[in-house]
Amino acid sequence: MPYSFAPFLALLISGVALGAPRPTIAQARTFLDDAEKQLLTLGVEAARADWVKSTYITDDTEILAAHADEKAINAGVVLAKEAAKFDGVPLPEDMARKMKLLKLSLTMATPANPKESEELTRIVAGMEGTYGKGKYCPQGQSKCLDLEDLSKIMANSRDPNRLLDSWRGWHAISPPIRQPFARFVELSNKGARELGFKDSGAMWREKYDMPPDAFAKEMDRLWDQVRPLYLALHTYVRSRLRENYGESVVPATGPIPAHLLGNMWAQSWENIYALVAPKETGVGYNLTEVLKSRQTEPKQMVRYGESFFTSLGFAPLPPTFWERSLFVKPTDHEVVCHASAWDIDTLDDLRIKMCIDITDEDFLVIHHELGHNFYQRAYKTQPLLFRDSANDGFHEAVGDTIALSVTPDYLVKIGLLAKAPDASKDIGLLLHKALEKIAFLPFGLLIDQWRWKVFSGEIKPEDYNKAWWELRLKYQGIAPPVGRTEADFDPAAKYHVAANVPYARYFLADILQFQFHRALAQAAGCTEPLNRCSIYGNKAAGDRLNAMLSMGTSRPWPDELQAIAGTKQMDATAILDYFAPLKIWLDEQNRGKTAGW
Ligand code: X8Z
Ligand code: ZN
Repeated sequence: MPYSFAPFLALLISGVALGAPRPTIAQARTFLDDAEKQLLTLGVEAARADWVKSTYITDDTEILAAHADEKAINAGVVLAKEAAKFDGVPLPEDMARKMKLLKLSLTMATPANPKESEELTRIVAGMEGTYGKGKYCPQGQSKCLDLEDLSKIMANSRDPNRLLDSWRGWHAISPPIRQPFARFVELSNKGARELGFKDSGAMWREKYDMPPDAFAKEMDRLWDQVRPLYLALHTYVRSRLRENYGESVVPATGPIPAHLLGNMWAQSWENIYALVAPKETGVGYNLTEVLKSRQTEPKQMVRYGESFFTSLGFAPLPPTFWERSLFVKPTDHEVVCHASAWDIDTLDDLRIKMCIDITDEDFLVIHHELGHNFYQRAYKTQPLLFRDSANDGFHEAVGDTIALSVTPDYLVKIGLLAKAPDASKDIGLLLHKALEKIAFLPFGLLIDQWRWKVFSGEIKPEDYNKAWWELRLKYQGIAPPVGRTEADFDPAAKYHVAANVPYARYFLADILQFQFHRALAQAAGCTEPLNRCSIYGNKAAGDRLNAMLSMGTSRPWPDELQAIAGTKQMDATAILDYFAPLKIWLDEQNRGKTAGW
């Protein structure tokens, strides 16, 4: 590293050193140019090491990646501290924004003590590795089950005992992460405090162009807007599950047991659609069956996604994307299967890493991942510090916005369906979407409610699991299917906790994608109900989207939201509009039933 932490820096951190001349704008420019060069070099090196580690988990790749990450993060920390010496210098707007981003760009701050910074990066690489290698080996069976196997059981089995067994099996991988996680909290808080933040959670909440407390309130406000719809969905699903599994398994008024919702974390429920589909209209069409019956290959699934983006006017993905991405789970070595999109050189070396399964769920996840890649490419001409999304919710929302345009009419257009179901099937389609998007909202909210409190010390290590289930109950109205104790560590059975990826972004994305979809549908001239609008092939919508994407993070997010949606406010009216007909239907179905838990 070309810069080593010097004692005199402490004097500079609080502003300008006594008696020292105020730095000039020219010095600030040189500092930012150098910072961008340094961060680019170290960032690319770290990205390559992380790619190899994630696609080939061994003790060695884990250590190499941890080293590269440590170098890059340490440099980021030093630069963030140095940036403070330009506080009070009247900088042009773009330079002032870069200084601010430099101070806020880290997800994790390493402490200045080299031993501690090494320990911290090793712990985080190790936790992700433990998660990635996690397996359940049922007694008396020769084959162990990984998360992909177990997720298939959660999605398809209707035998509560088998579901419970899989749920328990997966949740047994995370207790070994408890001790390292508690140490990680200590060390990453130490790093955040050295940068002047209260703790790591406060550092995360600072990133949203508004005071951190105002951001937490903003999340609550959005949740209050959508909560009645979630409650209606919860009440309806609980009663249908009760019809199916009986009263000994599903209570009439209490929380829903977490193993019955078609997903390991009960975070989205579309896999149980057939169990809860409207009795009068049936299930409509089944994209999984269509894709399977045509023997669609993983690569072809990705091609479908790419061709949506090119229909909007985006250039096709580069050949290296197809050569370097990981689409299929290897059989001879361990990988982190959790889907992700990569931008190795922040220019053209785009990739996805995903263990693709031929299902409707993965069809949509592919659009999600490609949304990241097309965003990355759209902002690549920005200076390095602006090569990011308006806020992290925007990054998560882009691909999902496109996926909202995967309507039956669209599937007919691309030849995957022979005929679109008529309007009588709309309630079924909306219910399917709600199981995906509305069920997700409280989950998207609670993960960081838990983590923020863990970082602040309000939740202590001895209460980690208890506090987790209190939040799951409070927001989602779900309960663990078997007794839990502090010998368990259920939060780390979720990827983003084990891998230290912030989660509020997905809650924001869930709201934002409907705002984007409504605005783009309007730009495309769609006058139908929002669930029937698809922007496929519409260049006007593509241009509107690209105008926002290509800004990167050069402007505060409210300005960028204005550019695409004509408003500076995140707002749940779009998601509520989209599901309005379903809400009426759910309220009818729920008449006479008690809502809540
Ligand atoms: O992690 C993801 C993406 C990668 S950014 C696959 N998602 C969250 C999750 O799986 O928990 C997308 C939706 C929420
Ligand atoms: Zn994502």
